[in-house]
This record gives sequence, C-alpha cells and structure tokens, in this order.
Amino acid sequence: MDERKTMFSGIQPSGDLTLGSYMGAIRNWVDMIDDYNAYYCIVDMHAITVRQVPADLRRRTMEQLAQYIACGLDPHKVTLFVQSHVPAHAELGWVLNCYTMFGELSRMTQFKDKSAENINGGLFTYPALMAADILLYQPDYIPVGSDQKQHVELCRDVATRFNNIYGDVFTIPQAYIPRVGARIMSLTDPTSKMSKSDKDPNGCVHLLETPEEIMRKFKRAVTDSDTSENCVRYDPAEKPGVANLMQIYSCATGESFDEIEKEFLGRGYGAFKTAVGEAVVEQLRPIREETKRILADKAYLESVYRMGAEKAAATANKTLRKVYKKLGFVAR
Ligand code: ATP
Ligand code: LTN
Repeated sequence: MDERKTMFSGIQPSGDLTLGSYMGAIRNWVDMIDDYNAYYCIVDMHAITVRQVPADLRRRTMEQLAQYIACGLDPHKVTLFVQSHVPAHAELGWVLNCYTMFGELSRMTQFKDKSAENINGGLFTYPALMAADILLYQPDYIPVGSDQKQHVELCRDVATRFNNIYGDVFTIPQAYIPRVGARIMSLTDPTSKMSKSDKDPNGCVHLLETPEEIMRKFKRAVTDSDTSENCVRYDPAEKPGVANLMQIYSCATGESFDEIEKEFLGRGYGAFKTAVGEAVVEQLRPIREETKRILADKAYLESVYRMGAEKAAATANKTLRKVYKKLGFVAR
C-alpha cells in the first residue's frame, strides 16, 4: 500500500510553457517526485475555453508532454496524462457544475481577466471542471503558482459542500504555493504576471527559447524607474523589476536574497541582468535539449500518455462511481 500523500496539478496547452509556469509550478513537481504519489495533467479541455487552432493545440499538447518529461518528471514515477483521454473529468465536471454557485463563479478574477471577448459558458464554469480534475484523484496538495489560489479555494468550498450533503466523498485539498517564484512578473512590465498569452513577447521567457533570445530579453528587462540608484536590493514595493529578477535568480541558483545583495554589491544592474540571464540559460539548456530529443520519438510519447491515461482513469473512475452512487444514479 502506498503511504505517500497525493499531488495533482495541471497546465493548459494554450501556449508555449513559460519560465513563470516552471518556477511557480513544475519546479516543485520535480523536487517532490519521490515523496508523493503524483498526477500531472495537460488540461486540453480547459484550453478550448479560449479559441484554439486545432493543429497548434495538438502540437503543443505533445510538446508540453515532452517538456514535462524533460524537466525531470519520470513517467514511471508520476502519472502524466492528457485530460481529454480520461472522460471522468468531463463527467464529474458536469456534476460539480450543479454544486457550484453562480455568485462564486462570478467572483473568479481569472474569468474577469479573460472575458474581454468570446465570453462562453465554458470560460465561466471553468473552475467547476478544475475542481473535478482535482477531486477525482483525492489529492492532499495542489502545487500551483499564486494566481491559482482562488480556484483551489473554490474547489475546497465545493468539495466541502458536497461532503456536507453526502458524507465523506472527497479529500479536501490544499494549494501548495512556493515561497519564492509563486508569481514571476513580466520582464517588461513588473506589475503584470509573466504569462504565455502576454501580447509583448519581450516580457515572457519560454522554456524552449534559444540562449541568445533569453539573454536579449534579460538584458533589456525593466529594473527600476530610478536607475540612478543602480543597486541590487530586495524592495518589491519600490523596485518591483529588481525584486522580480531577484526572485528569478534565487529560483535558478538557490541563493537567498541576502546572498544575492552581497554578490552584486557595487556591481550595478547591467552585471546583475547578465548574471540572471546566464543562470536561466543554464537552467533551461538541458530542458530544451532533452525536449528536442524526446519530441523526435513520437511512439515513446504515445506510450507515455497511454500508460498515464490508464493509470489516471483507474483512480478517477473509482471516485466517479462513488459520486454517482451517492447522487442516486442507477448503476449501469
Ligand atoms: P495563460 O496566459 O494561458 O493564462 P499562464 O501563462 O498564466 O497561461 P498557466 O498555464 O495558466 O500559465 O499556468 C500553469 C501553472 O503555472 C499554474 O500553476 C500557474 O499558477 C503557474 N504560473 C503561471 N504563470 C506563472 C507566473 N508568472 N509565476 C508563477 N507561476 C505561474
Ligand atoms: N486553472 C489552471 C489550470 C488547471 C489546473 C487544474 C491547475 C486546470 N485544472 C487542476 C491545478 C489543478 C490554470 O489556468 N493555470
């Protein structure tokens, strides 16, 4: 019997993976690989809440799987799978829609941010599907960046509501948010989150970018409006750009903010930005090279997602059967 606690998380294949997703989420998934029974999903059904080009969605799903593995997620240690391959997600998603309140969904900031155009029902009810993703696996922790905290809180509320009516059906999960790197900001606008759908390509670093591109972006990263000080010091309120670069450097090297301040004492922003760029290049280099190698072997990737879907479905179907029984659905 596996005594380890369970983890679940997912990322949408809605764009190329970014340094933000790596530092806020994937890095933790990898660090905890031996200590938890973990499920990591590519949530393609969530991605279609925003219009996608089918060929791009297919390509990015495969690339994302290759990147998961290249980052260090050994498919024999954790379950890697594609959401649409496990129908229980859609099935429990519907059920939980009926236990999630209109008012709760209206308060979700991600919905408000993304609802400028194409405000479809899926975009609105997305957190109910996310709750289903999570609750199917009865996980203890959900390792995500801080932007997902609100969705995990809603998942906890829905699970508690369901348990209060039907008894102990769901484990109540907790968000697992890193101390450093929980919210990496755009390199060109340190007041907004680094995101794969950012319109400014210079604000965002992708895991598969070349060293030259990465260095160029870090060299032109915004530091602080008062460049006369030119001093590397952690002050998120006054110097958000510098604080963001310090977060990134700390994630890449393991150094504390104190150590970083000492290392760059009297050396100015130019030297610091170059050092951050170089540290990120070195962190991403093996991931990029390994991704390329894995992507060339389509049969291997197919075997990984098939094995993952089978393992995930075994757990998910058990929870779904329990839920259907509690609801009063007649067994098939
Ligand atoms: P989109 O632009 O499509 O909303 P995104 O770039 O914000 O996407 P997601 O796919 O939504 O990224 O996020 C994947 C995971 O990475 C989530 O756990 C999320 O919290 C985390 N994450 C995303 N961006 C960042 C960031 N800038 N800093 C830290 N964590 C992040
Ligand atoms: N909402 C998340 C993606 C996501 C997710 C999940 C994360 C969908 N289902 C389950 C953790 C657990 C996002 O937009 N990043």
